[in-house]
Amino acid sequence: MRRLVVVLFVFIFGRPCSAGFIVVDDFESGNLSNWIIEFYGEEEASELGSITIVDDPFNRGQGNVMRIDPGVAGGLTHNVIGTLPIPRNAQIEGVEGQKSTFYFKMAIPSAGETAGRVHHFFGLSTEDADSVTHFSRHAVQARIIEDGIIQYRDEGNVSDSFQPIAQTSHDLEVYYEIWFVVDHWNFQSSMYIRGGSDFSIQTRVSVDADFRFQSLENISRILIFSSAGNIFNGVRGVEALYFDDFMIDPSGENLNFSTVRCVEVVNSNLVNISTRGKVGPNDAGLIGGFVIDGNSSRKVLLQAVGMELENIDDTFKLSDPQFRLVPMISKDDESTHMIIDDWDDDQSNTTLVERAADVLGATKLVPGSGSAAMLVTLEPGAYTVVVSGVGGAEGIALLEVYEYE
Ligand SMILES: [Ca+2]
Ligand SMILES: [Ca+2]
Repeated sequence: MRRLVVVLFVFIFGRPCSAGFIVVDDFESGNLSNWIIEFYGEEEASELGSITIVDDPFNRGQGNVMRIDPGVAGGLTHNVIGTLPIPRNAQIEGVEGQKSTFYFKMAIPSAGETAGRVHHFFGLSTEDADSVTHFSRHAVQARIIEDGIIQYRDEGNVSDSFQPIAQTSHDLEVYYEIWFVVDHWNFQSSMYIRGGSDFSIQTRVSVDADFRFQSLENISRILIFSSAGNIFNGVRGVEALYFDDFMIDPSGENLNFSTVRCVEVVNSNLVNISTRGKVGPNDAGLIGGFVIDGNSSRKVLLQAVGMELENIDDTFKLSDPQFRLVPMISKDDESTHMIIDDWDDDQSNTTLVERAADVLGATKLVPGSGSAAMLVTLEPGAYTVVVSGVGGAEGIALLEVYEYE
């Protein structure tokens, strides 16, 4: 029986797990079964909109992403709406003095020479959003409308019109990061963007925008919708929009980058961990944790894979991964840490790694690739693996941990 030893957490980027974000959906499950997908103006659509999961079409290392396609309106009104119930531990409560943070990534495709024509809303809501007819009862929201440039808009009280908060020509096929810092007690949110050339640094684009729907009920829904035609203003969305990494920190303002992420995995029956993420310089590593339970030692295959990764442009890959294996029982004693660099430095290790990877179905490493791997016998206990780039290199790497025997 070869199975993964129990996984504690999958990866962190940059900072410890206390970064605080809870991943609500990163689409790596490959299904949308938690999402409620609905249509508005269905009878007027000449082509229905859709929400699907696709492999990141821009090869930015996002893995699976959500694609929301507005469809084609026959008349003026057709919307596709996706609502995701937020797990209880990530819901935003209305507590005096308490802020929370909603984070996600978003990319706009190119459409020939120009930016995709998009007309989308994204935000948060209470349970009322479960019904299409109540989709306007959202709390926190922004909107992008294409008319040559993209306008982000916020919204005040229901009687107010949308206010443009930022206007930009988006870089295409790039994931923008968006943070809403939410004050659910005062019904206000501030929005930050990072990405592309206009927002190369994290930029606050709205300050204390009022909620549209002011209720102290928990914010318990993520709400995304795309319009192929709006009866009120005639704006038509044409291109799809791509989303990934919906995360919430219910406990505070959290302007960390997504790459500061901490995923708790409770399923110990996984066949392997294949966790992929961006590795940055210094402590901005990709970190995996696992536990060997029971009383006997186990043989474990650890691999930090760079250039062998598929479906990512070479330029985004971590060219020379290494990893540090840290027994948590002696984490402060560096002499007990093991640092592994190139998997084929030592012929005996190379042979063992090749054989184990073959049996386990792990990524097959290529001689001279710079990837790091080792077959190691470990005593029971908790371990952390920190993947980094030799010489401070940055890029996407995959950490694999397998129990071998
Ligand atoms: Ca993803
Ligand atoms: Ca290496």
